[in-house]
Amino acid sequence: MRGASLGVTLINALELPLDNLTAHTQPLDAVIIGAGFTGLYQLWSLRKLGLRVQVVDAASNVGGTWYWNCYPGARTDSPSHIYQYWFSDELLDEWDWQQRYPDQAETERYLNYVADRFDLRKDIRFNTRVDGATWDDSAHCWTLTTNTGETFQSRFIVTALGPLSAPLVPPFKGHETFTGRLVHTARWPREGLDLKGKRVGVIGTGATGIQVVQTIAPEVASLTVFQRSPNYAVPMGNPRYNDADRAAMRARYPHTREAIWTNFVGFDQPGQTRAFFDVPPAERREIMETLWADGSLKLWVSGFMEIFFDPAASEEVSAFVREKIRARINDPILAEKLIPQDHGFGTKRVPLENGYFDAFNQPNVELVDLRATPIECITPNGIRTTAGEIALDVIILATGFDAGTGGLTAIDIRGRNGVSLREEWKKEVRTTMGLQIHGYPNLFTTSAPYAPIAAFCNAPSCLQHQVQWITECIEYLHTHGRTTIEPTPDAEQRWLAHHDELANQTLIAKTKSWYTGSNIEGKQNRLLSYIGGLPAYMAACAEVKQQDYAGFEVV
Ligand code: N01
Repeated sequence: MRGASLGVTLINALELPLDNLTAHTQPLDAVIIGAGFTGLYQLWSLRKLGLRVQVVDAASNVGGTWYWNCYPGARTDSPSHIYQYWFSDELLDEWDWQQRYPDQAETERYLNYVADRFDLRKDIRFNTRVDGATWDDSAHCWTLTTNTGETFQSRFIVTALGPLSAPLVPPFKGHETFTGRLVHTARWPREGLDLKGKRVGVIGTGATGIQVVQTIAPEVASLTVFQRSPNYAVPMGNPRYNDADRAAMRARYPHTREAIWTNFVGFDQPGQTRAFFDVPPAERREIMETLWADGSLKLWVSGFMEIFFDPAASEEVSAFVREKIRARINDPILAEKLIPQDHGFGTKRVPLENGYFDAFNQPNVELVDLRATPIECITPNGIRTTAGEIALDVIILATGFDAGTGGLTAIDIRGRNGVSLREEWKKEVRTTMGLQIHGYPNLFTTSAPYAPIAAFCNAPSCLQHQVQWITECIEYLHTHGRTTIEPTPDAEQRWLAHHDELANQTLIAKTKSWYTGSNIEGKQNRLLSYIGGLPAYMAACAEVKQQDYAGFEVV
């Protein structure tokens, strides 16, 4: 778990019972769905075991999230020194990060470099979407079908879909009548979209909407921001790095790669150790100022934990942030519309911003408060709210995702006895540690519900841990002559109960956002991500492994 090597031995490809396979299909040990951050590392890891692995991705290149989300201003909110792989010392030496918070293009370049550096592309099938996966209980393998008509048979599936890969397109009336250009940020045209001099409307003010607004405001003729819920955001400090910065960063790598695994959220900066109300008010203020001035997410992830469960502490920190936002906006009435009052700071994803609030001081930027004047419909000319029609050339949907579950339910996954995951999850979303699901043997999931994933963890930290756990599990099955693994219903229930017990103590579970599924009508309202912290999650995973996969049926 500590870096350059997984400590695995090279093993021969698993021997699938080929008599049950049809001639036209290709027997594989594992199919990985997705060629993003997780999928690339999973491919590298399983290949090291000597397995026959195929990655399948709907995109035309590697990158996953960083391929699809090429909208203006897309950028990470985790600093580059922790938004990277740890499996190769050579890679750490070779790759030069250019800035503290890499933009989409830099992150995509990094993933392309990794794909080339480790010769990963030869096992990736691009432009191919997995439509279905069906478990065959007699052959102990999965059959995957794709939109290209190709099928794969494989002992294992690892889904590397990312937590935020199924775009949410709200069903606005008249959507199809719009005569301008309508685009979702997560399906931004790869060839780009010229917005100069255009009348643009942006719906949504989450992390994505904030990045789009601050980036395009200077170049468009007019920008109308359709806001349903205002958002807190922390100003980003994003220095460019020179050789000396990179040398200092590299010198810290041995510390960093240890620190992220012991950090609650997979970052490398510890949080406050004293209880919020044990710290005198003036000192609390000083600490908040220092964290704020860092230009990072520290006020959220390295601040006081009480903001997640103590309403009084939450209110004090939220008031501090509201004051900061208020000071940025010239018009006091507009300022109040842009300041959240209905939830505490950090009870949903805190974005970093770089000129977002200042954009509203520009004469070409207008806010439409959808709580006061909701959208009635999209018209051929623009958007009609209850206050009238706004003419637009381009509508940008920054409306988010069907998080955690949407990528998986888009695939028709049929487990034992043909049971549909999509239908099961309409009743209740279940997983065991976000890694497997009872009834779906040999299906490994990453970024799935009830693991820390992106909501409460620096994504690369938790994803690399999941890949390592999955790899070691598959290696174990092989070395012990076993063919299937599946969590028991009891173990699954215990994990869910543990997850719920922790989640329900927090203010996060009481706040509407994609974290709880409440951004999707009819979706189960339950915290999607495990909130016990990355170290506790890793300890639980390690215990399962140490006890020969206790809680899992291994056959
Ligand atoms: O999506 P969101 P996002 N009518 O769900 C609004 C990651 N990310 O794409 O809050 C009108 O947060 C919705 O309003 P409301 C990060 O984890 C990372 O912005 O539901 N408005 C909200 O304002 C992030 O959390 C990075 O009332 C509607 C917005 O659309 C996650 O992705 C950058 C609506 C959706 O916000 C998702 O962020 C970007 C409707 N019918 C994203 N439906 C970085 O690392 C939805 N909205 C920097």
